[in-house]
Parts: sequence; structure tokens; C-alpha cells
Amino acid sequence: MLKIGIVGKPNAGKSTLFSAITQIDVDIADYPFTTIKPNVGISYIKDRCPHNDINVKCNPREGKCIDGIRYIPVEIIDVPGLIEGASEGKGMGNQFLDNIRDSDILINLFDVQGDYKNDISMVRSEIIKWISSKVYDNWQKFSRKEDASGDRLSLKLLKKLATFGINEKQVEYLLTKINVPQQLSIWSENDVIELSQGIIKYIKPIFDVGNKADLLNKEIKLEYPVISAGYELALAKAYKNGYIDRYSRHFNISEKCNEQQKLILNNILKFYENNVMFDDVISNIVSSLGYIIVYPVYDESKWTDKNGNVLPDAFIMMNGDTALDLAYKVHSEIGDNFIKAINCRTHRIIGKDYKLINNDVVKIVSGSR
Ligand SMILES: Nc1nc2c(ncn2[C@@H]2O[C@H](COP(=O)(O)OP(=O)(O)OP(=O)(O)O)[C@@H](O)[C@H]2O)c(=O)[nH]1
Ligand SMILES: [Mg+2]
Repeated sequence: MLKIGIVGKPNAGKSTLFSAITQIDVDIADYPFTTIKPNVGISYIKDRCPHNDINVKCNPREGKCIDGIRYIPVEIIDVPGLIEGASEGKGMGNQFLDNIRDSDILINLFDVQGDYKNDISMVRSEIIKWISSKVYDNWQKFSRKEDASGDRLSLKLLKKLATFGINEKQVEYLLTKINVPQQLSIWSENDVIELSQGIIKYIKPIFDVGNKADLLNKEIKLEYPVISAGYELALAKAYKNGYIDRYSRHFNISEKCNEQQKLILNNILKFYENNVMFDDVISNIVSSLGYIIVYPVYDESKWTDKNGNVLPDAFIMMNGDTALDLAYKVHSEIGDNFIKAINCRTHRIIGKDYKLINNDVVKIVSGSR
């Protein structure tokens, strides 16, 4: 599952956002370091569901589908607040940073009311320093040994980077983007920093998102996406209690609300005439990174599994992934015994090298049963 880590200064509203989007109750308070252990939960990214194209309703095995929009599950990690010096152990320190090791995407949530430019660069710089210190640890001994091994540079670096959940393909990609010496023993600390910067740019990209937009003067436009975790949490609770008909920017207010509740909810509706919610922001980020959603099915014309469930699975894959990659994602045996695949939109046979595109519906024909 795609993993999204929420990082930022204490009090930025990370746990508020986490609670809103996962519907899990967690500690939220107006003092720093409220969160001392990471919270982990499931939320969703959105995409248009292919069921719209065949006019039947889908039966998602995981996630949900509302008004023709498919919600695909992703893991969310709410990380304890980060302060300057965290990479050297201040505040919740390294302990916190360890929690972002296996995030695929990081959201740097900042409070729009503060000195946010400074906050944004502080968080980025602490993460870079933390990665660099882990990589540079015991470097002399490591680099001499690895240089003597005669392995490819990507394989040598993988020994340091695998603990960040980075694989060899990603290291190879990173090396096409940064300029570092082939011989590890001549690397300077700056080369390690360049590597770390490359990681948070190309492998585990960080996106800055402003929070508490409800407190921001409407005239002020930031160059970052801004949200209101506070309003999102209010909507999540209102929806849970039946005060609104959906958790979305376009909700209807129930008659069972009293006048004051109606006033508050109408105010929130008005806010969302000109603002977005986090699921809009994260869905855009995910697609801008080249992730695609692909739907494997068993029946190429009905788009069902063997039991007649319509479009049961939605897989998050990468632009450039092939039909064979999809087969392996369904099951390693299906991948090992791949015969051919069928593009269920065009009914054309596609080979293992077919490059998947977003919203593809694919039947894999395999020799295994
Ligand atoms: N007005 C407003 N207040 C918010 C919003 N999001 C969070 N808050 C408030 O900000 C304070 C901090 O929120 P938390 O979610 O606990 O912040 P955090 O980033 O998890 O903090 P740490 O766990 O200490 O790192 C709480 O008082 C929240 O109610 C928002 O969108 N608007
Ligand atoms: Mg928190």
C-alpha cells in the first residue's frame, strides 16, 4: 500500500488532519508534542471509477465508491512534531524520524499563521540532515570496503539506503538525477547531502501543505496548497453523527441540525466554495508523481472477478509499469505463468511489455490456476 507520512512542527495540526481523514480518534491539543508515538491509519485517494463507462455499480473489496468516484486506500502516518535540532535528537528527535523511513510520500504540514517559510525549510533541512547522518555513519570503513568489492555504485549505495525502504531501481534512478563520484571513498560530506536532497526530491518527495486556512485572511494567496484540518475534522464528525449526508466539500445539511449547527455548517460550506480538502490535494500529488490506478478483472466484458463482483480491485501502480508488473502484483504465480493480457476497454490482446495507463481495466491470462 502507498504510504504517506505527515510531518511538520508541533501544533501544525497533523493529528487533526490524521483524525479527519482516517476517522480515528487521537490526541489533539493546543500544546507542542501532543503526539509522542506515531499514529497509523487508512485513508483514501480519489479517481474516477471505470464503472461509469459500463453503467454498472462496482463492488470494491477495499475502499469505497461514491457518486462514481473511487476511493482507493492508502496508509497515513501521523508523525510526532519536529523542531530544529531533531536530527540530533532534540524534541521527539530521531525516534520520530525513524517513522518516516518507509513513507513513499511526505507531507510537510505547516501552520499558515506562523513564519511558515522558515518552518518549511526547517523541516526539510532536519530531514536532510537526518538522512545524511545515517548515510555518513561509519562512512570511511564502509566506503573502503565497498570500493574494494567492485560492485556497481547503485548496489553499494543500496546497502546504506535499503533501511529507508529504497530499492535498487530507485537508487539507479536517483543516480541519473544527481552528480556524485563513482568512488565512494572520495565522497565528501557534501556528496552525502546531495544524495539526501535527491532522496527527498525524487524518491520520497516532500510536499508542503498549509493548514488552518480557516484562520487565513481570504485576500491572502499562498504559493502552496492550503487546507483546514479543523474544518475537515468537524465535517468527519458531522458525517459520522448524521448531520451531513457525505464527507465531501459538497454536502447537504440534515434537518436534524439545530440552528447553531446549521450556521456552523453553512459557514464551512461557504469556505469550501473557494477551498479544497486534503483528499483533493493528495490525489493531485499522487497523480503528479506518475502513480496510476489500474483495475485487474477476470471477466473481460463484465469487468468482474470470478464471483461476479464488478471492478473489485484498484491497484496503485507507476506510470511505465507493464502488464507483467500488474500480473505479479495480483499474485507471483500469475506473474510467473503470464501468457497474455487483454485490455478490457479495447478488447485487444496486450503483451507483457504493454505499458499501463491510468484507469486501465485489464484481464491477465495466466497458465496458473
Ligand atoms: N483553526 C484551526 N485550528 C486547527 C486546525 N488544525 C488544527 N488546529 C488546532 O491546532 C492545535 C494543534 O493540533 P494538533 O493536531 O494536535 O497538532 P499536531 O501537529 O499533531 O501537534 P504535535 O502532535 O504536537 O506535533 C489544536 O488546538 C487544534 O485544534 C485548523 O485547520 N484550523
Ligand atoms: Mg499530533
